[in-house]
Amino acid sequence: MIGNEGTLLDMYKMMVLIRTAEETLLRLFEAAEMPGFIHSYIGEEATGVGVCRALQPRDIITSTHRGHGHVIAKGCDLDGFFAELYGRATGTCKGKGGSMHVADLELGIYGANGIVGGGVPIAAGAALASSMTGDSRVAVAFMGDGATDIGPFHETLNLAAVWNLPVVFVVENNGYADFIRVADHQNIERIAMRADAYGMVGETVDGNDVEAVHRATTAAVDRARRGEGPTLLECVTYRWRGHYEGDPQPYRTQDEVESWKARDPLKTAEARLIELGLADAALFDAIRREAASRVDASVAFARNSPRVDPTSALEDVYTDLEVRGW
Ligand SMILES: Cc1ncc(C[n+]2csc(CCOP(=O)(O)OP(=O)(O)O)c2C)c(N)n1
Repeated sequence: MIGNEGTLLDMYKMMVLIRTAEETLLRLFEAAEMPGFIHSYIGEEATGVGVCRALQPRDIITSTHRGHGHVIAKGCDLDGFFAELYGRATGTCKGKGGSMHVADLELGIYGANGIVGGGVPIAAGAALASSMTGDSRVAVAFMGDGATDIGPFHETLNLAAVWNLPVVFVVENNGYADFIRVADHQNIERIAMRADAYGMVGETVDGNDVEAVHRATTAAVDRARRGEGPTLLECVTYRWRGHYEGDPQPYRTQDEVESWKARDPLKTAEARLIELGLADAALFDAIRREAASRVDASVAFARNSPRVDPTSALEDVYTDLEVRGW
């Protein structure tokens, strides 16, 4: 049990909302109604939800190109989310960012990011600001397994450990970076082992078990807030869809995909909720209907919103900074 009976049910509801939003997005994309490029998060919901549920609203996340689940779990307004993906002026970034750049600074969402690993140093920077100002905010950097091979990952983890920063590095190990199996791009058994190289706590959890992710993140966030430094948390999961929508996926078998679908994080949570006597099939149906109507309302909001005015292209490119104390 996770200590708070409402937590698992709330996390389940959030996973259903994310799954519903993603399935809707795929339909809209296939119908050529949704512009841009989609990297689906389906199958990985337990990680984003388990992590974000362990955070306070003022805590910070940085996300990835596969970031829909992260930002919705962190509380992104669903109307603004869909409007952003539709390229509408009512989007969270005024429709100028799209799928890979959803952000809301007020909610501590310091951006999805098309640069693999790009959010890792940004999260550490936010954690450094937190430790300098003493506001006790914790930052989380989401990343894929592929991101743990790039230089900024290693530089950032090194400095984060040396400076004892309140940051949690969450690796969503979904088996592949682009079209490359993890075993073909890393020669280590577990990504969490990399924590040893930098002198921080490393842990691997079942990323399809929302309770396990929530427990491990809560411990890591508590450590960070107590001033005990960063954690590298590896969540083992799987992406059900291709790397991007349209990926022909010659690099894996349908049997492999099906074996992971049998470990659906939503079904795992449903089984736990039934076992704990907290929910039944009728409640699951009601939760799915509620999610569908919220998503439909947000899609309608986005469709009815004005498109971005091309003459505003050069607005919001730079920000005026006041540099104090120099
Ligand atoms: C710095 C950089 N290098 C390469 C790319 C091209 N690219 C986009 S996604 C991707 C794979 C990322 O894999 P992973 O970090 O495991 O995330 P996943 O897609 O599995 O969620 C690559 C190489 C990029 N966007 N940025």
